[in-house]
Amino acid sequence: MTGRFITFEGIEGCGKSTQIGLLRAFLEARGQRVVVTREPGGAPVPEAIRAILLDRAHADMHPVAELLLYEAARAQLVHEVIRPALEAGAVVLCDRFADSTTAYQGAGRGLPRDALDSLHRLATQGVWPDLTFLLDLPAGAGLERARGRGEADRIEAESIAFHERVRQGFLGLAAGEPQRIKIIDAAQPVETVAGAVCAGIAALFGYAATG
Ligand code: T5A
Repeated sequence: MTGRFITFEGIEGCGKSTQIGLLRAFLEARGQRVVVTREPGGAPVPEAIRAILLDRAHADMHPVAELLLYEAARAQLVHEVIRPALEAGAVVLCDRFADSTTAYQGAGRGLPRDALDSLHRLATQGVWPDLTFLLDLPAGAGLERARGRGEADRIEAESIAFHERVRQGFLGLAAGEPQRIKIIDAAQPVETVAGAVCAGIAALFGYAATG
């Protein structure tokens, strides 16, 4: 595959969507074809699964059912959007990917890592990020930002302790894969975070980070 696959990860409200919009403009200004997508979602079947996952009416969803729905959405998104875009040479910017499952359903819900890794292999079909930005923020600060937008969805409505476990899960993943996963302090102003993102991809694309 000739394209590049870049993912953004972190707890709720850490600023992924904001930074993806800025990075898209940065890359397009340099002549890159960019495809932006998100998880769960990004195509009709994954968007339908997203609605089920985030609906607060489904408060009693079993953690294994939740896990399988996230992986089902991922399998379809990889098949329908991510792999074709990468094969066509595009830069794919994805708001969350398999690391979110390891953090939320693994560290957050307590599901076993070996099961998660097997399902990731099945769902991702060999597609894996070249580079991942982990926008790190204390759980309370992220939830405050996210909840500023209105009523919390099913996952946002989980306890601070759950979201702090998720944060620690992400940090543990980054510690184990420092080459792929770059940690950025997301409590900094938007422009400072964007500067760190651009610096992070400069090496990958071989051009200056400013602009
Ligand atoms: N999930 C997902 C799982 O449990 N397992 C999985 O496998 C996957 C893939 C998805 C939910 O599903 C869970 C995780 C999630 O709970 P979602 O609606 O996509 O749901 O939720 P998020 O991905 O968390 O998206 P958010 O929109 O909540 O957060 P973002 O995109 O990180 O944040 P953003 O950019 O929208 O910013 C939030 C607010 O903060 C401000 C913005 O202006 C905005 O108001 N902001 C800043 N403020 C101050 N300083 C900065 N640096 C700021 N950056 C942004």
